[in-house]
Amino acid sequence: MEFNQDLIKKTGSSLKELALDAAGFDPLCAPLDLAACTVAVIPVTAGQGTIKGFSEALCAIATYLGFPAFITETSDVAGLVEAYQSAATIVLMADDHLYVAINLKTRRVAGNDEATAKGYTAALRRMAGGLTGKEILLIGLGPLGTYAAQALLQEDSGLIIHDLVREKETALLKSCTREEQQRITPGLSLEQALSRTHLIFDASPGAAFISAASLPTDAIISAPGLPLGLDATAAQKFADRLIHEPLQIGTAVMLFQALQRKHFSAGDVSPYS
Ligand code: 2YJ
Ligand code: MG
Repeated sequence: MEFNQDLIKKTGSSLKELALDAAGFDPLCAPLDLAACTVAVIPVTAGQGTIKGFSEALCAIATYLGFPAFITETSDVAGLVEAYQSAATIVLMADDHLYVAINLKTRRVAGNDEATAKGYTAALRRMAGGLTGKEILLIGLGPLGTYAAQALLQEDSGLIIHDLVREKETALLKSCTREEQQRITPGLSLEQALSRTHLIFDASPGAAFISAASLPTDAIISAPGLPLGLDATAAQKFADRLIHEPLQIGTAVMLFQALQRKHFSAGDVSPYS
């Protein structure tokens, strides 16, 4: 997979290494028996309907990581029945609001927003050669950005939070502990924020609002937000220090989280996010 080569060049890690780390697996622990964990991808027709190539992309990512994987022949409820009857370990499925991996044997659920936030945080850490004690600009405080704030704060770094809706900055700050609040800077304009740090996490749904000229020359950008916040010129100029793709990292982290024994609370996946 070409994407993997690109990731290794930028982060020094493969998709699998990065995702195992982001999912909380110790690199020294016994290797996982992925051959025993079949992944079933279930096409979902609800809402806007199936997206051409979506199930195929998820299946390709799972296969690439070493999981036996297939797309169910039927969709929706029938597809879920098919997954159970074929003894799949993990199902992947998404509607317009929620994309999840569910481990049918352990009941472990992994949501795309949290997994993507963790994966892109690990990617930023690797591109930057560590984040401890540094300051990161997080743009966009929607569901993904909120998980990103949690993941980035775990890095013992400072965090500048920026959202066009200022109330979201206030709300996030309120939800944090005292110790975390002391590491968070809200209320800066994008221009002010970009003049303070070169480490950027773009979790915003805004398109092309960051120009090449507004970025520090040594900018490093982890950008799971769709579409990309950088304009075309900026994306080209910073291509070597920019990670932006729609599915691979989040899906890889979800699959490994679904194999974690650790219990995650139901609050980790909200159907309303
Ligand atoms: O099965 C299919 O082909 C469709 N039902 C896939 C829909 C995919 N949905 C998305 O990509 C949504 N944006 C999911 C939101 C996930 C939250 N990050
Ligand atoms: Mg964006």
